[in-house]
Amino acid sequence: MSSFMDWTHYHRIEVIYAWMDRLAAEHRNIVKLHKIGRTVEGRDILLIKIGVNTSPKKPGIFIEGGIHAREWISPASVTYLINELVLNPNLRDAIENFDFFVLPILNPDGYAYTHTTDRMWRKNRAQDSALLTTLTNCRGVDLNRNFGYKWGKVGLLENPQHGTSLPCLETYMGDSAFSERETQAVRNFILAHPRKFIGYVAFHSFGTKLMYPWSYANVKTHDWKELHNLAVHLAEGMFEASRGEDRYEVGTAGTIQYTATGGSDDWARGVADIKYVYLVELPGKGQGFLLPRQWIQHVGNTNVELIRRLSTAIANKL
Ligand code: 0X9
Ligand code: ZN
Repeated sequence: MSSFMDWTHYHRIEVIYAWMDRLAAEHRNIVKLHKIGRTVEGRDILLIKIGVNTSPKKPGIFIEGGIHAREWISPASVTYLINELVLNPNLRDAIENFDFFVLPILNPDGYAYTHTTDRMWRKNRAQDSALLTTLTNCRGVDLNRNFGYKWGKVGLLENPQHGTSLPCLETYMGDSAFSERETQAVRNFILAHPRKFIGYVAFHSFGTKLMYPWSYANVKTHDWKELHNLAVHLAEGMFEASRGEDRYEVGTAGTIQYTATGGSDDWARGVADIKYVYLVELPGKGQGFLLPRQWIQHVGNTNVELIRRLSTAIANKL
């Protein structure tokens, strides 16, 4: 780890936040930071807005990284994307047409914990007051099971990956929908900007997959063909940007992965009514969550191509 920001190392949250501060200070005309919440352990939940001539009417694209603590390539490649959005002239059209709201580390406490204590931690670090949590002494809620759309619709015999009310498991959904500060922060920020957002992209690892709603069950949206065709086009771009390395599989969670409730993607579509919602499982290259740091720029470039194509495609439809 290095104490200065670059994309050849994975960084601690302090390094990433200090870099975001500097970037905002150096590009005041197009960048603005928003502290959208604070975690149980007192860390800011820090979002960066990037856009040229922003106005309330200008459409927005929300980008989420780091909801799962151990998926380090997500914050690493999402900060790469932030840097490119600010500095790369090839993305000028994108920031002229859209305001980007990028949250590189949705789960700051969990992320910090993977640096200090347990590299494979997934959830946040909250200990809620529910009886079972107190009794078991297990910590952390899976923030991607805590959003309030079809939350907690889990059958008794369901695979726990779907979401669970057992606090010791990795996919613990929390005591109630939006019980967690991190999910509340995202919800409150998005709902404070009604009709602003046209796109939402969540970056996870691993699996080299590109998914669109729904995830809560094996069902599709009415416009799924449009979402699917666009996903195919995005995946082609990522394939090219990866120089033929990364072949993204495209579909709904139910068809290409597993169903799960309380995901931010389902909430973004189902409640916030954002039309173009995608979830990316970045590549693991055979090493899963421990993707070597030598891959950060490679993955960063595929993210850039994904977002560039998405922006162009949506702009052409608007
Ligand atoms: O289980 C998840 O939340 C995601 N996979 S991961 O290995 N990164 O944890 C998949 C999410 C697919 N979308 C939803 N289930 N909402
Ligand atoms: Zn994940």
